[in-house]
Amino acid sequence: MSDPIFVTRPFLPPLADYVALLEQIWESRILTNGGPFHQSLEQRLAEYLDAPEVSLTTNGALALEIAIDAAALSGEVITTPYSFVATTHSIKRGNLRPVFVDISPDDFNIDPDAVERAITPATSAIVGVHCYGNPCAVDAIEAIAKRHGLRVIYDAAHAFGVRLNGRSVFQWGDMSTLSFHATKSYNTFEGGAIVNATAQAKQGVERAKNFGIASEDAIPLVGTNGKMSELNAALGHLQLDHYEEVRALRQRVDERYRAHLNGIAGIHVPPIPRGVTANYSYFPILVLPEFAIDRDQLYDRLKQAGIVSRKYFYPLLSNLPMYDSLPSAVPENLPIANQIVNQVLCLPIYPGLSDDDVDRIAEFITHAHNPVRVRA
Ligand code: T4K
Repeated sequence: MSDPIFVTRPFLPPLADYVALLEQIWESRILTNGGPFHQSLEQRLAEYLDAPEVSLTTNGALALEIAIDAAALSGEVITTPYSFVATTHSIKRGNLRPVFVDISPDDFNIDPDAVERAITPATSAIVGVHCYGNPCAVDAIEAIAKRHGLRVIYDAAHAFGVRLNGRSVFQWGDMSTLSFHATKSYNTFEGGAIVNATAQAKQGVERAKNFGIASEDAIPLVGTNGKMSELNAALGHLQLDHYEEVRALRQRVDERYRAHLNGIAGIHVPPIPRGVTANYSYFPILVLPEFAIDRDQLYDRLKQAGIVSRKYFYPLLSNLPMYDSLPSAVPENLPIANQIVNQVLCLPIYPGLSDDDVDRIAEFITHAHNPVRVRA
């Protein structure tokens, strides 16, 4: 039996290139605390991403926690229920109250009208997620935030290299956070970053990620340890050298799936929104009632055939036990998110996925649709 096809596999540069950088680290014995690879990667990423100021972090979850901490928020934070659990946990761990609003069915991101309706005198910020790399309604959110004096933080864990109408997504919001986890389109094994709008904001973040230390004699903040090591930063340099190659390989998979799956009754392949330069991180499809079997059955059958898809992002965060008693968590407040979370399936997509594998997955889905068994 052949190996299973996983939902993703990380890209890695040639090992010899990494070993050459490891030799430099062994030579210098600078392993962490803002060493040379860390400093130069922050610069390179700021240029590559067209991002004002970049602070590297240990991972994407800590990036969110540190960003929220550095923004000194209070009270309520409006956010999406449709994301990876780190998004809401970071709000909760910042001693803030998440307020869920529904998503738009077109891009799976917070609906700006719902955001505006949810604002109360206790609201201090909006934490949006550029889900699957689809940019949030950034202009509308910016206008709302300005009108109500709110901070905006984007969880951009999926949005490495994404642009909207030619402009980097990192040009919007007070801060954006990134994940460089093994499963992301750009990985440093584990890792992450915070994009800050100003150099002053970066200074606050740098302190927050280094225990709150300002100098040898001054520790004005209760910070954490969110620094990236030199081993991760060195890998980050090599990954950046290869990023456009990786993006092109992912795009090839994306386009091949679309050619097969568009037009199958009951399978909705969300188009890449207009004006978006995508990074092809995920390939979500929606399994609609017209399809012969439901999402969970398709997931199971794919798995039995050695194809490991994922139900990102099931369960809905508002339905988790630590959040489901919040007034905003009631399903009637979040009808679209509650519907989509039961229909979505993310298919395998990664640079080494062969044309044959994509064809096999798409054909499997096509054959799973037996019109004779259409449900009433
Ligand atoms: N915000 C958002 C919106 C996020 O999506 C995430 C993370 C975060 C914040 C937090 O960022 P980090 O703190 O993680 O940097 C994964 C990841 O662990 C998580 O990073 C990611 N989002 C989330 C969407 O997915 P799982 O449970 O899917 O991972 P796992 O281990 O099942 O991996 C999926 C497949 O990838 C495996 O079947 C095989 C392959 N794989 C995985 C790993 C870890 C490999 O081939 N090699 C590997 O090393 O959570």
